[in-house]
Amino acid sequence: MLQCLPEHPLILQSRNNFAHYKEATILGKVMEKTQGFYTVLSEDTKTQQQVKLIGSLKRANDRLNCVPGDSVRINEIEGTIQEIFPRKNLFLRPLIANVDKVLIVLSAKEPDLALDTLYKLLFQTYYNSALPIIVITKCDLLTASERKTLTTKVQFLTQIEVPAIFLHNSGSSEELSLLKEFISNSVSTTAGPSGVGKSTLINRLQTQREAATGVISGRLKRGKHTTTLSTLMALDEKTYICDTPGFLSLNLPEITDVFQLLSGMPFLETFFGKCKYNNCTHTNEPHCFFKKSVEEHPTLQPIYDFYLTIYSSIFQKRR
Ligand SMILES: Nc1nc2c(ncn2[C@@H]2O[C@H](COP(=O)(O)OP(=O)(O)O)[C@@H](O)[C@H]2O)c(=O)[nH]1
Ligand SMILES: [Mg+2]
Ligand SMILES: [Zn+2]
Repeated sequence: MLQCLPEHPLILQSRNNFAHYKEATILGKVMEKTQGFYTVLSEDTKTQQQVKLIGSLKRANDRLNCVPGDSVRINEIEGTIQEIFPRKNLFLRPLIANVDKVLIVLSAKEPDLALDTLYKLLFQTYYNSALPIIVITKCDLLTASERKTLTTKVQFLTQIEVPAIFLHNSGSSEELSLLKEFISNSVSTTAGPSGVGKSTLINRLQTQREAATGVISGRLKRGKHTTTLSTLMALDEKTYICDTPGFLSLNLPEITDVFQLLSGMPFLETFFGKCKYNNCTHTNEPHCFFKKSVEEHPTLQPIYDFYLTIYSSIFQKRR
């Protein structure tokens, strides 16, 4: 068959081209998107370059088709993104894909720690298959008695095995190195209300780049584009973090049945499936194993409150 080959120069030609094409492409991570250009960090050389999507990947008005955190294949010569790899998850606020860990940042004071916000952020983190760590800032502002109240308030975190770290004066070097250990070798994002100290924290965690630190304002002044703007920063070669402007509303995902709730509250698994009715919503039903457990063990009350908060945020509003 060999002698046939010269008769098909086109096939040979295109095969050669393909090999060349493969060599010219590299894998990278999208760090930032600005006006149609994507800043991609090469996995190999750790250099950044500005590239565009190839035509076939462009979709009109679709801000979700390629976002920070995406793993992509780029053609360095053409300056294009050729392929976007499937995502592990996608967070909408901030807009970022493939998040491993979420730093849920809340301040002990100014503004006061809101449990509702904590519940919702925890739920969203688990629901998106990421791992949470609670970062409580501004502990230096607490009096001794306020400190006690706060400790009781967040005691339930130990029961659901969520790590929590308390920061004083934007974080001592010991506090920061504990945090660094937790986020090392992963992609993390901060999440939490405005003014709690997210940017300050990231500034302290990184050395090379500055996240914009703002002054706490009575009313949040946010332009439409700033709410979705997200930039991934490299803390070291394998550790990335995203700073995010504060948000006011937390949109919980579309959930249609109570079983789906479980994926956002894996620590409730032991209470589910043991009630009289197998479609028990654990709200008003008799012979509910979850409610009975809470009656017997009052320390479970905050976890039940957590459940009820999420349950009513998702189901009650549709009635
Ligand atoms: N006292 C105290 N102030 C802090 C701490 N962390 C941040 N701040 C201050 O809180 C304000 C808001 O911080 P910023 O990082 O902009 O909050 P962000 O909106 O969550 O990014 C700034 O004035 C910071 O200096 C802390 O641990 N203790
Ligand atoms: Mg900020
Ligand atoms: Zn039940």
